[in-house]
Amino acid sequence: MRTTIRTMNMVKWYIHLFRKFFNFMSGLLLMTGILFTGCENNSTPVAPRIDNHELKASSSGVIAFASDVNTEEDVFIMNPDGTGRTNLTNDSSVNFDPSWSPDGKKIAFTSNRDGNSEIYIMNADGSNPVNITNNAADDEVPTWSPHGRQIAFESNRDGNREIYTMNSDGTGITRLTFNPADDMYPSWSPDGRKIAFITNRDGNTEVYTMNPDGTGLTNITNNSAGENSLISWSPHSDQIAFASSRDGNMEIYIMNADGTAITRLTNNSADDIYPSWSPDGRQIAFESLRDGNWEVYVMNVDGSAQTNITNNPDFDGIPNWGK
Ligand SMILES: [Ca+2]
Ligand SMILES: [Ca+2]
Ligand SMILES: [Ca+2]
Ligand SMILES: [Ca+2]
Repeated sequence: MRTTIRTMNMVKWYIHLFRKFFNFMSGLLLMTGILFTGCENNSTPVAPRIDNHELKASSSGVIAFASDVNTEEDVFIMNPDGTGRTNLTNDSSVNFDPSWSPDGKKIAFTSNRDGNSEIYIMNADGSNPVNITNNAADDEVPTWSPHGRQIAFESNRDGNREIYTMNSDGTGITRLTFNPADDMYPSWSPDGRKIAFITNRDGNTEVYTMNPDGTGLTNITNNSAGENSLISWSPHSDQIAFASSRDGNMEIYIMNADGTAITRLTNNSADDIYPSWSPDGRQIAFESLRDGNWEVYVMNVDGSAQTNITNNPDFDGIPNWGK
C-alpha cells in the first residue's frame, strides 16, 4: 500500500516536473530559434492569435488559472476569450489550484509561500490573501460549498491523502474519508448534495461521490482501463466532466452524475486535463499540451470549437471558471 501511495504522490509531482521540463525545453528551443534567426528584434515570439469568433458571444464569467512567471506558478485571471490576463498573486513561491467562491468575490488557492502547501483565500482582485489551514502537512485543492460557508480540500495530515471540509475561516475541520489509499481532488456539487473526488483505493484512480458528511460513497466511473481524474460539475449538478486515459492518453469526458452516458469530448494524442464547466453550462475550459506547451482551452460542451485562449510559451493550466 505504501508503494501505491508513493506512486500517486509521484504522479502529482511527475505532472509538475513534466510541465517544468517542457517549459524549460520550449524556452531553450525558443532561444535557439532566436539565435539562429539572428534575433530580428527583442520582442518575445508570440504564437499566432486564434480567431475566437466561433466562441459563443454569450461567454461570460472569469477564468482563474495558474501560469508560470519566471520560475514558479502564480494565480491569474482572464476573460473566457483570453483577454484581460492578470496576475493576482505575484509571489515567488508556487501558487496554484485556484477555486472561485460561488458569489465570484473570493478565490481560494494553494500556495507553499509559508513553507508547505496551505490553502489561502484572497479577494477576486488578489488583495488580502489569508492562510486558513496553518498545518505542517500538505493542504491542497480547495473547493467551495455552494453557499460559500465551507471549503472541502485534500490533506495528508493524517498520514495519507484524505478529503476534509472546514468552514471558510479555517475552523471546524471534519475528516470525510478514512482509507489508506490516496483520496484527492475534491469537487463540491453546485447543489451542495455531493462531493466528488478521486481515489486509487480500487487500484486505479476512479471518480467517487459521497455526501458532504462522508457517507454514501459511490464509485461512479468503475472502469479499470486507465486512470480517471480531475473533475468538474455542471452548473445544474446533473453531469460531471472528468479527464481519463481509458482511450490511451488523457482526454476530457462528460457523464451523468451517476456515471452513465459517458461522452468523449477531446480526441488528441496530447494530454487534455483539468476540465472546468462554465457558469452558463455551455462551455468547458481545460488544459492541454497539444500545441507543444500547456495552454488553457475552451470548447463547447459538445466538444466543438476547441480554442487555445492563452497562447503563451510558459505553463498555463488548472482553469477554474467563475461567475
Ligand atoms: Ca499545510
Ligand atoms: Ca486516504
Ligand atoms: Ca488527449
Ligand atoms: Ca502556455
